[in-house]
Amino acid sequence: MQTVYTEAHRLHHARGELIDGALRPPFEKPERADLVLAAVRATALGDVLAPTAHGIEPLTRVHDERFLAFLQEAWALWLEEHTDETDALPLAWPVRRMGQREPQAIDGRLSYFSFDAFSPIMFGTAEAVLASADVALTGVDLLLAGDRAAFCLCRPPGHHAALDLYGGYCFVNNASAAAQALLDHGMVRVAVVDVDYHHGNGTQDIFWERGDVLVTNLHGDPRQEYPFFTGYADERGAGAGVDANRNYPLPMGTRAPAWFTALDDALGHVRAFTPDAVVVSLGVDTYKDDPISCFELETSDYPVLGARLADLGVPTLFVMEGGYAVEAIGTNVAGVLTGFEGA
Ligand code: Q9C
Ligand code: ZN
Repeated sequence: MQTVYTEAHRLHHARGELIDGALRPPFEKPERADLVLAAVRATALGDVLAPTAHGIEPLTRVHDERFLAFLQEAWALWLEEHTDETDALPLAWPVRRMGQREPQAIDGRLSYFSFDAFSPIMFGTAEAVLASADVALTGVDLLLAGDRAAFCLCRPPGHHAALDLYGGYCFVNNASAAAQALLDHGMVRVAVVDVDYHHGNGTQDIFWERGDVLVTNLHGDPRQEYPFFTGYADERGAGAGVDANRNYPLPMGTRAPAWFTALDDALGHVRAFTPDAVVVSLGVDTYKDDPISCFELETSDYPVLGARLADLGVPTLFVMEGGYAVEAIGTNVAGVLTGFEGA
């Protein structure tokens, strides 16, 4: 399979990440993509291509237009009221017992369009975010042209970004934009398999009332894990989307046997859905040594995941999400992809 990648991800490089009450060196950093690319190049996986520009239109299919416009202008607005010595961060949200009107001040608007304070915006964020979406949409083009699979080396990641909210290091939902683009080019049903350690709240949100996109999600139990307020098993979708959302919250310390049992259940739903394509939100923060996550998958488990996905026998788009154990991220991602190819 081919990989889609661009250096533009480097334009997004947080100065610091708000962690445990302090600004610390970020986990979500450019080195992550560099190491995944190096590992892909070290395998015989296939060519690495640059993305083609797809513009904003495919993103308006899954995001609110005001939200997309805000992401484009946020840094310039921040500079009108702040210096360029800090990244732009929200700090006060419209939660319970408050209204939901969009304010005018940049500080208020950052909060209005976000749900946490660890996704800083800086000078190059908007360009990197659009390039990351282009990576996913170029992968879609490869599938539409007949490739069996493609790897979209997206950075920043996307699965936490909802209709009009950014957070969790995510600004635009690359996997959702890809799934929608597949539908917009003639596919009838698309399934998302989100194996990132964290619940893909954004993807769930975007397709919540949709029956043409099955969203399945394995993740840390929201009672213990970020994003804390979504990811319960009883969240099954609404309207036309009832039963087209399946969550598998798993306890901290989950190891391969229990994780693969949940995966097999999810893949059973995917098979029953008879999708025309599968979009895999590929996070490898399920790894035992991930610094911010608490599952116990081993490097040898990732090729098994790839093989199980290949068994579906459906065109498959891999979209990079999380994974912060930099010493292993490349090996683990390449393991999934080569496991898929070898199956
Ligand atoms: N103690 C992705 O993997 N850290 N985003 C929460 C709470 C943020 C993860 C820390 C997790 C965001 C794409
Ligand atoms: Zn994650």
